[in-house]
Amino acid sequence: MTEKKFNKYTVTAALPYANGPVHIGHLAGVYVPADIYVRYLRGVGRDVAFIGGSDEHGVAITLKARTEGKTPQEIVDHYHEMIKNSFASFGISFDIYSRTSSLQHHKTASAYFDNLYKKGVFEEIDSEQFYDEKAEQFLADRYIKGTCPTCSFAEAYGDQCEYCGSTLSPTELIHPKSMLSGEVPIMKATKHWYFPLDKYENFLREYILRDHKEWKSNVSGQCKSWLDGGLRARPMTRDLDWGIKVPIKGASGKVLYVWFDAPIGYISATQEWAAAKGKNWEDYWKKEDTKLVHFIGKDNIVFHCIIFPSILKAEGSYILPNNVPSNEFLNLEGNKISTSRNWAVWLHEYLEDFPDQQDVLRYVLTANAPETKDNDFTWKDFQTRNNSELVAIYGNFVNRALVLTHNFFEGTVPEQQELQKVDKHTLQVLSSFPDRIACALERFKFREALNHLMDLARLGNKYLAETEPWKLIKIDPERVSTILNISLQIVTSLGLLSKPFLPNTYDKLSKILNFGHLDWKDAGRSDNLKKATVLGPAVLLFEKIEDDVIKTQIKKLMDTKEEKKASAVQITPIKEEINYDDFMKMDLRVGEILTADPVPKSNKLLKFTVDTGLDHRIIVSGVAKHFSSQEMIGKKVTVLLNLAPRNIMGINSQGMLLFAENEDGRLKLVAPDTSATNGADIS
Ligand code: B3M
Ligand code: ZN
Repeated sequence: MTEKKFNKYTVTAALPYANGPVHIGHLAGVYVPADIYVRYLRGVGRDVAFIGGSDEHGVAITLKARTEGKTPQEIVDHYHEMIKNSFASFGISFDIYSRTSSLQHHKTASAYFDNLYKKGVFEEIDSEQFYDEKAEQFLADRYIKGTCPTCSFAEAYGDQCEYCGSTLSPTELIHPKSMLSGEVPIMKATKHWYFPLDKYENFLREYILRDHKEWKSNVSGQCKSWLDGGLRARPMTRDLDWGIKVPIKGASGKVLYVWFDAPIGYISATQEWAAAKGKNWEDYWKKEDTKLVHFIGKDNIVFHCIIFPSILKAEGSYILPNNVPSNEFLNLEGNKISTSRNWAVWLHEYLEDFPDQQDVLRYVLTANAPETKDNDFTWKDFQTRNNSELVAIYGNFVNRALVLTHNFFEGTVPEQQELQKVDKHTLQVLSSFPDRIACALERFKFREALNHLMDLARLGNKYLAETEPWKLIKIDPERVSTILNISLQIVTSLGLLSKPFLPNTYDKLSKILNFGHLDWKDAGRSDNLKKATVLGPAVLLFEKIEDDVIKTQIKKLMDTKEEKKASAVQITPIKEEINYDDFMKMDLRVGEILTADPVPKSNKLLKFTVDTGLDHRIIVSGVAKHFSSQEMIGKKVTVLLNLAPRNIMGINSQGMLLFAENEDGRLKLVAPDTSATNGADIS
C-alpha cells in the first residue's frame, strides 16, 4: 500500500511555543495524527525521521516572561521540559524532541540566513516602526495595544484584534499604547531584511495548485486565498533582544524573525538526531525520494505552505514539503480553547485524573478529529466513546475471546481445524483490513482509518455471536477449537493494527498474546498465533467511565469560568477619569434596527440600518459571531450617534451600537426598554 517511490520519510510536527503547557487541542490537531502516521510507516518498514521540538523564540516567549516576571530562558526551560514530558506520556514517538534555543539550531538557522543574504535574496528596507522611548525599545506588534479600527474593541493587539479576528498592522490601531511602559509610542526609522515573497508567486502556484492537487481542501483553499490576495515581501528580522542574532554587519540589536528560524528548527533537529544515530541528515532533506510531511494546525498553514517552501526554494538544495495535512481547530464544550481563559483540558491534568488512560484520549481525539472542519470535544462524548465503543465493542470482543480460551482450553491457543463457510468468510474479510486502514492513513484520513479498526473489532463480535462457541463446547469441542483459534487470530490482527492508534493497548495485547515478533505487515493473516501458544491472563483493556467522573470534569471547567468571572470583576481596571463635559460630548440615543445583513466576505460583520429618530443610517458592527441578522431586526438599541464615520470594508459606518461582553466572551445587546422612543436622548 505504501508508495514505493519514497525511500525515506521526514515527518515533522509543529514546534509548540514553550510558553505554556499543551492541551487536547494540540494533541488532536497535530501530535496524535502525526504519531499515528509515523507509527504506521514504521510498521510497514519505512525509514522515518519523526522530528519535533519546542519553539523557544519570538514575542510569545518574551511576553510570557514579562507577565511572569521571569527571564525568557527560565520560561522556555520550564515549559520545554513540561511539554516534552506530556508528549512522552501520550506516546508521541518522536525520534528527537529538540528545542530552538539549542546551539545546533542557532548555528544552522544563522548559517541559513547568511547563505541567503550572500546570495542576495533579501531586500534591505528602511521603515518607520513604533518605538517606546521610555523602554528604549522598538515594539513588536504584540507589544502594542489600541482600539481596533474595525470593531472598536479597545484592547486589540498590533497584529490582530482578538475580538473581531481582523488582521491588523500596528499603525492601523486607534490610540496605540506600548505595553512596556504604557506610553504612546513614537515612529522611528529601522532597517530590516525582507524576503521577497512576491517573486515566488508563480513558483508557489505551480507547486501548490498544480503539483499538489491531493492536498486537503482546507489547506489548498487557504493557500489559494493567500495567493489570490497578493503576496508581499515580508521582513525576516526583528528588533528584539531574544532570539538568533542576525549574522550580518549593521544588524546589532536585531534577531531573526521567529517564523524564519522555527521551521529551520526541523532541519537542525534532524541534524542533531542524525549525528547521534550515525546517519546522514541530508538524506532526509535533500533527496528527491524522501517524502517531507509537516503536521500543523490551521493557523500555521501560510508559514508551512507559502513562506517556508519559498525559503527552501531560495536556498535551492532542499526538497519541498510533499504534504501539509493541517487540521482545523478543536473546541471544548462549545467554546474556543483558550490558554488565557484557562478553557482547556491540559494534558498533565488529564494524566492525573485518568492515569493509564492515554489511549482513551488518543482514541476520542482521533475519532472526533477536526480533520475538515472545527470540531467540539465534550466530556459526554468522551464518556460515550469510551463506554460504548472502546469498552462495549473493542474490549468486549478481546475479553470474550481470551476468557473463553482460558475457560475451555486452559489458556493455550487451540488448533484451527476444518473451516466452515462462516470461518472462511470471516478470515477473508479479516485479510482486507490492513489495506483498508493503510489506504486511509496514506491519505491522512485518520478518522476513517480508526473507523475501519473498530470495524475489525465489530467483525470479531459478529463472528462470536454467529458461531456461539459457549453453546457448542459440550457437544462439539473441535468446532470450538477452530472458532477460538480464529477469534484469537482476529484479536492478534486487531492488536497489530492498533499499534499506531492505541500504543498502550497494543503493548498489553502483545504481552497477553505474545506477538511481539509480529508487526503491521503480518496483520490480516489467519496463522499468526501458533497452536499451543500460552496466553497471559485476560486483563480488562478499557474500563467504564461513570457519570460522576464526567460530572467532576465538567464542574472543573465550569469552576474556571466562575473564577474568571470573579477575577474579571476584581481586575478589570477602571478607565482614566473624565469630566462631565467629556461624557456629554457623546450623543447617545435610543434607536431601532430596521434591517440587518451579513457583510459579504466577512464572517464577523453585520450591516444594520438603524432608525435613530432623526434619520435612517448605516452602522457596521463586528457582531456576526454573536447574533443572527434575523434576531436583530426590530430590536431597540443604544446608538452613539456622533462617532466620526468610518469606512469598514467599503461601507461608510455612521455611529456605533453598544454591546456588553460577558465573561465567556459572548456579546449582549445594551438595549433600552422597548417602550423608549427612537431618538430619545440617553444621558
Ligand atoms: N510555534 C506556532 C504555534 O505554536 C509555532 C509553530 C512553529 S512550527 C515551525 O502555533
Ligand atoms: Zn476588532
